Amino acid sequence: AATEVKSNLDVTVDEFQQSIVRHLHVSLGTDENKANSKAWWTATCAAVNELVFERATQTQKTHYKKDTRAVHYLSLEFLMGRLLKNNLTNVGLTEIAQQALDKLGLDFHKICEEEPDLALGNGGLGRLAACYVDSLATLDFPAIGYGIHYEHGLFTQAFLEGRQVERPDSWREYGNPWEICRPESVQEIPLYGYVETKYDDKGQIHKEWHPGRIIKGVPWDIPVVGYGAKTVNILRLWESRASDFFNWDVFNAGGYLDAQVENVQAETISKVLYPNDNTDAGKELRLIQQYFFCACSIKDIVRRYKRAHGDDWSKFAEQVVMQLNDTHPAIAIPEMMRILVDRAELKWDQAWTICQKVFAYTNHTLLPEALEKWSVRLFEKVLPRHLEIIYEINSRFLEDVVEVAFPGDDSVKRKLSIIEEGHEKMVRMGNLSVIGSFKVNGVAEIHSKLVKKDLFPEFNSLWPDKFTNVTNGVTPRRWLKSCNPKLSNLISEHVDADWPVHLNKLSKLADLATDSKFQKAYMQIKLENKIELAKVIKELTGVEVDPTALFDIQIKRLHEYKRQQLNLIHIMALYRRLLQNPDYDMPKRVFIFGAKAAPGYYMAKEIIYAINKVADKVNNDERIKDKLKIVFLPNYRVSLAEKMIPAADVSEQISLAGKEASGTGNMKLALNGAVTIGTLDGANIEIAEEAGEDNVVIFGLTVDEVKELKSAGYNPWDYYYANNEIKAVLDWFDCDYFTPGKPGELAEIKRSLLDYGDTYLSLADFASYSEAHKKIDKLFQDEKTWAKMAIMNTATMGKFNSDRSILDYVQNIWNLDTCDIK
Ligand code: 26M
Repeated sequence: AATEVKSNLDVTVDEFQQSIVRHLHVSLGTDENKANSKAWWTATCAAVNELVFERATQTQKTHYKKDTRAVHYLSLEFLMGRLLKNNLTNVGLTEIAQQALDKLGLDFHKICEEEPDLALGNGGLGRLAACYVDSLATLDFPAIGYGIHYEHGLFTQAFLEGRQVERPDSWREYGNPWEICRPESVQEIPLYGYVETKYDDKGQIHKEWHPGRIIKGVPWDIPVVGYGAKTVNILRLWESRASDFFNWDVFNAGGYLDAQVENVQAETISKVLYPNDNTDAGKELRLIQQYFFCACSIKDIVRRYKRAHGDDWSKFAEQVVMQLNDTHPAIAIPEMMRILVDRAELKWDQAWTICQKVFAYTNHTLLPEALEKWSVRLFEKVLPRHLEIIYEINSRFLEDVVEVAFPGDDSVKRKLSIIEEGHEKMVRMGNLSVIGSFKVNGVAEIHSKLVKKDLFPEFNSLWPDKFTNVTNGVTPRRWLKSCNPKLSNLISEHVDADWPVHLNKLSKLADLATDSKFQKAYMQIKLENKIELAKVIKELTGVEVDPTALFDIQIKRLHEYKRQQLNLIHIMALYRRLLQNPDYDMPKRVFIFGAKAAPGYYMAKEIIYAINKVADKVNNDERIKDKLKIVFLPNYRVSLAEKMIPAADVSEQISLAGKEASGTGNMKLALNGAVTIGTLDGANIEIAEEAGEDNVVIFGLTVDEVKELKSAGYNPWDYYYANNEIKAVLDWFDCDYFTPGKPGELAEIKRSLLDYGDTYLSLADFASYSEAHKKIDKLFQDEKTWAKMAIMNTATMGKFNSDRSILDYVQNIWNLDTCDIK
């Protein structure tokens, strides 16, 4: 078909249909009569895999033969979502599969709905990793993603009387068709124990770590199919198991049950993803997770290198680059030193030179509570040898680098030291990452500036060339082509069919932005997408919404800095205006939320509850005649995002300036024709630059103004007393208007905005936000203007293709060559 990618996988509908049926029989042991939807889904995946695995093997073989330099993307999170539809898109077989299932009397979309999300991530950072492995494969770069094979991904969310409850996510309870176990590549990982200092006959010092425990790391591979299916890279996820070898003694001593207890502890390591987002958990198990997967990955990398180069380490840094997805895998740096110094017996300087050429670090946040620190005491217990190595890295750095650049300046030394002195000594993973890496990047222009200016100013003056920017991107294959097929088909009627890999080609649509025929077609598709979402809303919440209303969407993790509470108080203000004046001029509006709160984040959960309670009241208030609806869709995740994003009219990107490193949902929404209402934060700034001022609505304080206001002494009460609407809305939280019979149940929201100081300046930005919404209302009521804005957003988002981000990484950091796979 014309709109599909041309891939090298030629299969007819009949062949694909036969393959599905064959797998139903030989892989699943069932037949057409007994099979349920889940079985058909599994068989369809198997039919796809038959094509994909071959390419994966071919890719690995070619990379090995050509001995290519490769990037190793180390990340605690890969938020992959569903893979069937995406893999079909990328191998160009969506229409073939659709027809094959059709002939079997099955509905393609229903079969796709059987797939559980691969939710091995929390939010932006994990989803970015998933987009990047997609782009790396699409662009034919040798790359491997390394992470943890969590048994339970991010919890699923339900609402119980408006409050979030968490349930475990079991994505592979009955097996998952995309993964292959690789027992031949198992690794053994040491933990705990003590370090012995030895001297050889030449008086040379040697450190020997006697671990207290050995854990087995079992790799599972998931194929990552590039668009066009030339390169199929792999995502390698490590599962922890008890080491049989280590437990022998215990067994023989008759301690069968004790051994089982140790097994449970070992298997706990990869049991569950920590559900924090932008806060540090500081838990021992988390440190062990980090070390476990870094150590497994480095052993894997070293094994592969040695197969080609033996014991000659001189080419290692030419062949290997490891990208650290935030500081979470920073323990890889001292682990690499340990392998080189203790195991390969390289001299320290030689080892350090290699290390500093191999690692690069991406920073994803400036929030102080998210900057990782581990207590020295914990380190000493879990990773005693690594603590020694960190001390050595630190003292050499302080003497050879800091003392030379800032002679005698103890205060600079205190700031740059990896060790934070205090009543409890801490290891600062950010400082370790900067010192051990050859490049450090932020994820949007403004964020990278702040990384240099506010987070690491002294490091930046030591090594100005180390710091750089790579603005985030998203894969247009999943986030346009596959999730919004109707708009994709319309685009393909007007733009070269290869726009999914050359997203800048969308700029051609700008010529059509005022063409009334195109506007009609474009807005008709938006309406159809909204009708689809309205059905989902009805199914999930029971609320009926009018698809012709303005759909205003805020989807992201629930965090105070992202300011869902600002959205809420503004909605309450609208409600109040409607109550006071039933003729208040505004288009029908539906406010839609999707967000999970970290289970231990009290205020985030209160905000969810407040939104649900206000929604209950407003949605059932006949006085406002359906002019305002509020829905909070439960269990926001990648597959739900794929249904929401194509239906958005307005995209809420309202973080306090300086707090959102980049954002990536902002890009996905704009690409699908949503108009951004946003602050000058993260990638919003670059989105506004690309789309043009007329096609976004910007409001609120700038980064500089935030700093000014904070240093002048921000007092939220000033805004409360000066603005009647703010006062009235906040006072509403004190009574039982939204929580009948339970007055004050929502009062924590008011307290956080007044008594606790309104950390993220919601009240300071309220008036400006309210004006911005009035502007949106006017623009939306003018259909032609709105259509033009929506189209211009799609037309100008080419920059935010993750392929562009990857090419930036390749040129500025990784220095890779593409590798053609036959
Ligand atoms: C930390 C400690 C223990 C457990 C979990 C964590 C942790 C997990 C995820 C901390 C932070 C995590 O993610 C942060 C994140 O998602 N940052 C976002 O990264 C995106 C991609 O660069 C940006 O677009 C977002 O602005 C940024 O908030």
